[in-house]
Amino acid sequence: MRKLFAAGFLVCVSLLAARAQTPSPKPPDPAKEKRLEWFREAKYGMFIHWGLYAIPAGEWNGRRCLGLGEWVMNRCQVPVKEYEKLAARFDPVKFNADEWVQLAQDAGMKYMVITSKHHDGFAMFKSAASPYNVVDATPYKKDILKQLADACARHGMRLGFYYSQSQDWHEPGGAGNTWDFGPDTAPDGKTELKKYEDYLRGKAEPQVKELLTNYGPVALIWFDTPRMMTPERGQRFADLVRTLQPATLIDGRLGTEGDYRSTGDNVIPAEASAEAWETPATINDTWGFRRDDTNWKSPGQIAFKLVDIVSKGGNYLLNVGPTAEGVIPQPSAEVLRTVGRWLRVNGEAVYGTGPSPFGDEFGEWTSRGAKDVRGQKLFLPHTEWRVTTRPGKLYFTFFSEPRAPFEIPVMKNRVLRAYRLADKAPVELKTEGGRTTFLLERPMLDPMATVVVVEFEGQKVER
Ligand code: H79
Repeated sequence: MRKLFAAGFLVCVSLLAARAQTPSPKPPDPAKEKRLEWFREAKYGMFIHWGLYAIPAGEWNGRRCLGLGEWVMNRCQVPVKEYEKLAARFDPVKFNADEWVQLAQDAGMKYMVITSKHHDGFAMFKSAASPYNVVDATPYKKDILKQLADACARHGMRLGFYYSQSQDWHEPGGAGNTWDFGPDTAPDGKTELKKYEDYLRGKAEPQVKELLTNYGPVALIWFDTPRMMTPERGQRFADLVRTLQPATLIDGRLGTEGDYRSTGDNVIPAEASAEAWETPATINDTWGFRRDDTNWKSPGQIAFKLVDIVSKGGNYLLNVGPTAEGVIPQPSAEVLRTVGRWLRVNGEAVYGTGPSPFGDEFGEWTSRGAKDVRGQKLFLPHTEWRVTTRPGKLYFTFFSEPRAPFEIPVMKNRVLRAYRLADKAPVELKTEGGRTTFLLERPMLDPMATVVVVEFEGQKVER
């Protein structure tokens, strides 16, 4: 036992030493922190994947193309000349920008991010850099982004644009279209075989410039899959953004450092972190609309993911995939509205809160060496409760009824009082041997998620 303790102590000392030697990698950047203020407050955003791919909706010539809806051109190896013809059929007569913004607001979402151009290369906005855009190439002829930007301005909603800077399957110089234009690089993985620079300078950079010039204030630009994006090339985009709109955030997938970290698609980290970050996630199993995907997550699942992410210091960018007609599928809209109703009562536990000062509640790493689907050490999540913070307050959100008196994790601060957030009903605290417990009335007030606010002495939890 003593030996074990000594070994543990040595490990701790050497870890501390290692940390002390590592120079702090990022000096504080006040301009960046200022840009991030609204983002850290917002917590919850609506991602919208909408483009020509909504028409085939996961099929090509009656054949199912497995995978993500917006990848249909790639998965079914549709030649540019064929795929392009979709533009002549794009006529979303039911699109109503105000309704989409209203839905985001009803859902309790504080920002929206829409695909301005996905990997298929089709621009959902008027562009002088390429005629392959919604105004010049479709019978619809109206600028989608302009309508959404105007609606967002009317409703006080922040709007960001997804832009696929690297992959562009429509252009011979863009990355990703191997079926029409061959591989991007030689087998060495380095030697570039396409006129990628011409594509960047001729289309991608001018279009990003258009996005930052023609639509008013842009909350953020969401770059993706930085193939062949060297730091120098990434910097050209960053410079464009900073020059045209210094307040615009850059996500974590540009290819050079952005303003915050983007996790992998649908990946929620196991632990909390202090830097700003965001999980982009699907509400079913696709981003772009697929007729065959009705695997909607439930409101309870969405509420858990939201509070889980917020309790780890992150933001949740939750996607919807509108149909070719311009309708956000009713089942997904209903899920969002249900979570929105919960947020109207319990939003104080979410918006602008800080992460958990504890962490044991997230779960535990398996001690058996098992690996997850990504080959990473397996994490066994616990899902009973999560906690968020404000100065002097802890918000415990329960997703299932605690079977025993709930023990507040050990902290030095004195606990003052507790109450349910939804109806302010007092919750009785019991302190014994330095541990404070409370009983949550059963059945829980809200079976989906019930929040108990615990007030404590001081501003910050001291452990
Ligand atoms: O926009 C959404 C995705 O289309 C995009 N990121 C989110 C936000 C994305 N681009 N690439 N990826 C995600 C990774 C691609 C994974 C896959 Fe596939 C696409 C798996 C199946 C289809 C590539 C093609 C790997 C296998 C086949």
